[in-house]
Amino acid sequence: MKKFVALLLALMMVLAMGACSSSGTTTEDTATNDTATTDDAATTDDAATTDDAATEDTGDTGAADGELIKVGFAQVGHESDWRTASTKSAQDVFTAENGYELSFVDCDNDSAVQLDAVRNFIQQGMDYIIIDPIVATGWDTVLTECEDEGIPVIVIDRTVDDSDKYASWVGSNFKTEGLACGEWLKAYAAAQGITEINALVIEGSTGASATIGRTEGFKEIADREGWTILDSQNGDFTEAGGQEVMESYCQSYKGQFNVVICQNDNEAYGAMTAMDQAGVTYGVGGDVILVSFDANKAALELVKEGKLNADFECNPMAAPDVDAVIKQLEAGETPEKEIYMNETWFVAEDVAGATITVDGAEQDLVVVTQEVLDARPY
Ligand code: GYE
Repeated sequence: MKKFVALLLALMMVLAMGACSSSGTTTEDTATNDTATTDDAATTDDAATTDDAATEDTGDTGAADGELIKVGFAQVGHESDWRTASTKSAQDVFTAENGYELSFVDCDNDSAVQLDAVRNFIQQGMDYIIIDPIVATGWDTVLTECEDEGIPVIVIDRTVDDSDKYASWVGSNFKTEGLACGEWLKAYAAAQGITEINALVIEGSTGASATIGRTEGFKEIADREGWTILDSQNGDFTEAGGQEVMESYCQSYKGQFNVVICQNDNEAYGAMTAMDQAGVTYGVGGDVILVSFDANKAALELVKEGKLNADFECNPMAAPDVDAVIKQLEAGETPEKEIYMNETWFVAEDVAGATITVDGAEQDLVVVTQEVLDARPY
């Protein structure tokens, strides 16, 4: 906060001196140029826009709130419990007490709405824009517009794959999650004497980097091990989607599958309902090995009960890292371009060994106990 006050005071002094450019611009240049922008022309705009935004803040929010940093967050939607935790994380961090004014848009899984939300944030003179990209491509034009206006963009969770015009990305390695799922299944099947894997995959939303990475990672191990992936369809990261896909799988592949991979917990809940209705048993001692991603607390309860065999965590609490990135940018520092969240692989039973090797790195498997559950934040 002190830094923001200092910055604002410096800015006011510059304005008071009637020098609305050189020295003031230089200060702001440093704050943004090192990070989000690469060319000088954009940098000049950066300073002007940031100055404008700071000045407008005073008018918009009242003199006492003049120092608040305006942040626009274009969130994917509200499709899952993971998403709810991600939204809450942002709302808890970007508060007035913490020096922020948050504009939050739930894009309801619609890419066109998300692009509009970002453009509206530009219009509104946000100081920073946070995007959790619904899909991985189609971003370069609008990110160029942000850059031209000198508004640093911070991408969270899912990746942007066709542009590097953002200051920083905070999220998870989804391919590693998929690889971990495959390596665990290999160890688990070996320990259980299961020699044939016939898997059904319920994917997340099409075009999302989370879907792409988890699908690729698991397929890489399946191909290496000679497993059969009978089918892989989109369940849209929702409980209803998971149930619908699993209902059709239960009809089409009756008696043919022994593994179901759900790319998030909500899909797994839906798949459980469909399997219950079809008389298919799953989890520890069941006909089907059931695996999920996200590791929300409610799903970890099911791992503890043995209804889910394993759950690969995806950490939704990116906002504190984004806050740190913004503070670095405010201080004229260059944040890391990629910041990875810490994640844990959770299992129901201690049969596959204590660790797996994923991409050459040894990683722990954590058996879910009450103690583990009690320590979970979400
Ligand atoms: O796994 C799912 C959510 O992008 C990693 O999106 C995120 C995914 C998460 O809807 O539950």
